[in-house]
Amino acid sequence: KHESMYLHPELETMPRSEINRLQMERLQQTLQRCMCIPFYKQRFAEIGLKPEDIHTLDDLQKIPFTTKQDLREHYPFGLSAVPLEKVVRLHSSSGTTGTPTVILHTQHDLDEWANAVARCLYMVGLRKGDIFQNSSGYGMFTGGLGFQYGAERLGMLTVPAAAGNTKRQIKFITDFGTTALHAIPSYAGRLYEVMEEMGIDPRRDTKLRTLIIGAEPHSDEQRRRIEDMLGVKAYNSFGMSEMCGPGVAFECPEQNGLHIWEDYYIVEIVNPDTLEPVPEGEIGELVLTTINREAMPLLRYRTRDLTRILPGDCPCGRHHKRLDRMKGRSDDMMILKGVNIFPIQIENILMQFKELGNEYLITLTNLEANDEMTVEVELNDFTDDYGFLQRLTKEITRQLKDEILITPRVKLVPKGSLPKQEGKAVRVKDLRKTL
Ligand code: ADP
Ligand code: K
Ligand code: ZN
Repeated sequence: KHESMYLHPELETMPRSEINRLQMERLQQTLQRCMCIPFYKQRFAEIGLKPEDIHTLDDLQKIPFTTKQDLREHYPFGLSAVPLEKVVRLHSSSGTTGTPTVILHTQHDLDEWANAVARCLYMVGLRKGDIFQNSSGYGMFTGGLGFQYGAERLGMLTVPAAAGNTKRQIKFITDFGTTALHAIPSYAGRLYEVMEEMGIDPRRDTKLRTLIIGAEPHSDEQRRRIEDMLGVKAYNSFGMSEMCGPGVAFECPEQNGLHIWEDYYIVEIVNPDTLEPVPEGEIGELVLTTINREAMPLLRYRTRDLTRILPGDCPCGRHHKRLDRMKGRSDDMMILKGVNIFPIQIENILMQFKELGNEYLITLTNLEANDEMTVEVELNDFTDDYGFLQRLTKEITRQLKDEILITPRVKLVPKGSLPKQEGKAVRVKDLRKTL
């Protein structure tokens, strides 16, 4: 029997006219649901807009944008479209204890999320019988449970190895005969280094064939290097917790752009300054509307991710639009080891220490495929009490780690020694090279 290339053939190969029809239908349902959320109800009322005024996909532009700030202001349950007893899980975006956001899911939402992830994994050739290992953090990180449920839905033996302990990770790969691995791109390089140290040749000693890489920006060269090092095919995976997590957009075997599932999301690319749509094929900010979510629908959510829509049809037969590899972000969010960090989180911690001045500088480097963060901060008063400085450094490091989940190198420097800046302070120097 001929095995299909598609897990959901009727949805994946829908012609454009059918996609548009389905989007319009689901958008209408979504708008009805949004009217159960006081926030959206009021937003619409303020500009005299009614769900019935949205007749075509172009009418979407009449709807105001939703931002991360809106999510924060309605933390934790304020944007729920369903009673709380219908919510069965929540996730929180990574590393933000100061200003968290949560996303709520009904059982239907979780099912559809797992279906989306399963569709992605099937698309790159994974099947029941494959052994799928996930090196993503679990818990609040959506890359953990998101891939877990998607891979299980496909019927794969799924290994929740989680993040860290690289030697153990490699032992699982060799002992279990892992055929597919999900990892952030910088970690794939690290795995190879440690395999070399352990005398393991990934081609000879492992069954790895497929790598899923995502959660942080990377170049096509970096992907090719990962493929050569580990002897695998590596596919780019894009997602974010506000849009459930992984499964939003994913490369197909063509490895040329990420299909974004238009039965789940309506895609817009806007100029981040004017907020007007950019001409087709140009780079701008990705704006997404969920049209297949019950608990927490989001209308025109500003992702801050910069990308473009690739022109033309994909030879794989899927008509869902393809996003280009992410080009960066329109805000100051940093991504280290796949974890999102805002400079303000670091500033908030530093400012709690009365020994510290107002000037600080965050430098990002990546020696040997490992992202490193150095935080230099000025002391208020001169001291050569070495023990005091050591204790202070240790305490700052501990508190920063608590907040951003990554251990930075903290350097206390004398007052006036950090470069003075004209105008808007530059707080982050990103010296990372794409490998
Ligand atoms: P994730 O677990 O997918 O990283 P988060 O919500 O923690 O989810 O982070 C989402 C952000 O991570 C995105 O807005 C984007 O900036 C970045 N990101 C996710 N996947 C990719 C990718 N494939 N390429 C570049 N950046 C990505
Ligand atoms: K991320
Ligand atoms: Zn394709």
